[in-house]
Amino acid sequence: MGSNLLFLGFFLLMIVMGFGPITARSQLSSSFYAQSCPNALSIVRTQVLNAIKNETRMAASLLRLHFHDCFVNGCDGSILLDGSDGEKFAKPNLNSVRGFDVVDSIKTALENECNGTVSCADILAIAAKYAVLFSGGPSWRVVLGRRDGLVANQSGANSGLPGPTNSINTIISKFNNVGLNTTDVVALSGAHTIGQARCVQFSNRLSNFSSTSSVDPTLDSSMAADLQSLCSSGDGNTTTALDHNSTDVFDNHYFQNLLNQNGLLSSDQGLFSSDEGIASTKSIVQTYSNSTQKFFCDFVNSMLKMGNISPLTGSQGQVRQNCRLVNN
Ligand code: HEM
Ligand SMILES: *[C@@H]1O[C@H](CO)[C@@H](O)[C@H](O)[C@H]1NC(C)=O
Ligand SMILES: *[C@@H]1O[C@H](CO)[C@@H](O)[C@H](O)[C@H]1NC(C)=O
Ligand SMILES: *[C@@H]1O[C@H](CO)[C@@H](O)[C@H](O)[C@H]1NC(C)=O
Ligand SMILES: *[C@@H]1O[C@H](CO)[C@@H](O)[C@H](O)[C@H]1NC(C)=O
Ligand SMILES: *[C@@H]1O[C@H](CO)[C@@H](O)[C@H](O)[C@H]1NC(C)=O
Ligand SMILES: *[C@@H]1O[C@H](CO)[C@@H](O)[C@H](O)[C@H]1NC(C)=O
Ligand SMILES: *[C@@H]1O[C@H](CO)[C@@H](O)[C@H](O)[C@H]1NC(C)=O
Ligand SMILES: CC(=O)N[C@H]1CO[C@H](CO)[C@@H](O)[C@@H]1O
Repeated sequence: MGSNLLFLGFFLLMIVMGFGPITARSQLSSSFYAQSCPNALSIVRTQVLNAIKNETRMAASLLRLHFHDCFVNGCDGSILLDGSDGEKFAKPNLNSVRGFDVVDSIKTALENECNGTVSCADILAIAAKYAVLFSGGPSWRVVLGRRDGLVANQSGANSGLPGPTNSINTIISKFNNVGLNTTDVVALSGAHTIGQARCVQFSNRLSNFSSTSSVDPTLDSSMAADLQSLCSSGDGNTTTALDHNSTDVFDNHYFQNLLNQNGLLSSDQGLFSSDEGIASTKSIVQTYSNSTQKFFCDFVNSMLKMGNISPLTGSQGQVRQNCRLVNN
């Protein structure tokens, strides 16, 4: 009887610890490189710090790379692959995502320390962590052990990544497709507290908006005038801050902006102002606008969920030697 209970307890412990048959979770772990490359994190940290010292915006660019990697075939470094059929040429990425040279420098530094060990997908996860931390945002224990994919998926990038003029319901369903929910949509959109966007991404709001209103009525009129002036040259590549209040600081001003109709992208302001947003996301925006702590806590949780989208583990995929190319 006693030994039966002991056995049952042991069996339950195995399940809780993740060895049981009921779990299909991946085995990412914060100590993955503890033996094989103990300095991996500090090497990435140094490279990210140098890159941000050179150009503050690089923090935002690195954070976005991890997001655009994870949403397409999971977090497998597929966005880093060169080639005309690559994800780099998909509409949401072309002339838009950046930071590939920084990823190359990180990879070179890691190869010099422990070659063939740290995957490109993990580099993106670690770089995103330090990008947020060095911008004044929360810290978390990054989990590792992702391996690199063998293919890019340009059509997957075109269909899976959210766009700035997508409706809030479309954005929610794109997140749902990769296992993320409405809280994750709002928390992760808070990444737009840092970084820049180009005129092409929001100019639809500035003129000829609808049959009844030339400017998006959910855009503050003085901000609209500033943006019209900024974008008047017609160069769609002109950039401006996603959070004009504190451009380079990871804080909750993004959400406060939304309360004041100061969101830059339609997909930002819609979280607070659209009919769908009022039904599903508005109250979460209000909560984060009032509580940095709640935003940070949820952001970390959502980053861990996003970093866990369909990783390749064990002997799946490979560890690329060059993040731009599949090993020969
Ligand atoms: C919710 C749906 C989202 C949409 C529609 C969206 C769309 C965009 C767009 C259009 C830009 C500007 C790109 C350009 O100017 O070419 C941008 C920038 C950015 N996005 Fe998002 N995004 C979303 C979610 C996210 C998430 C989940 C993250 C990260 C967790 C993120 C991080 C960033 C960052 C940091 C930038 C600035 C990048 C830089 O300055 O280089 N975004 N996003
Ligand atoms: C520093 O940033 C500039 C852009 O501001 C970029 O052109 C340059 O390549 C960067 N230098 C290094 C060493 O990363
Ligand atoms: C690591 O470097 C050594 C010596 O340069 C080389 O022989 C080996 O093949 C490399 N291993 C991997 C996995 O790249
Ligand atoms: C590309 O992504 C789509 C959408 O997720 C998926 O159905 C398809 O299997 C992927 N293709 C490859 C080659 O990975
Ligand atoms: C989303 O998932 C998190 C767990 O990661 C949960 O705490 C939260 O309540 C969920 N949000 C919604 C709107 O279902
Ligand atoms: C505004 O939109 C209408 C119809 O959507 C179109 O006919 C017109 O050419 C547009 N005007 C400009 C300036 O883009
Ligand atoms: C942005 O710049 C790239 C090249 O640097 C160019 O090919 C593209 O047409 C420009 N996009 C817009 C919207 O002006
Ligand atoms: C923020 O919190 C205060 C007090 O807790 C409350 O009175 C206020 O309505 C909240 N604002 C928003 C936008 O939720
Ligand atoms: C909502 C918000 O964060 N507003 C701040 C924007 O920046 C000015 C200073 O530049 C602050 O005074 C506001 O409180």
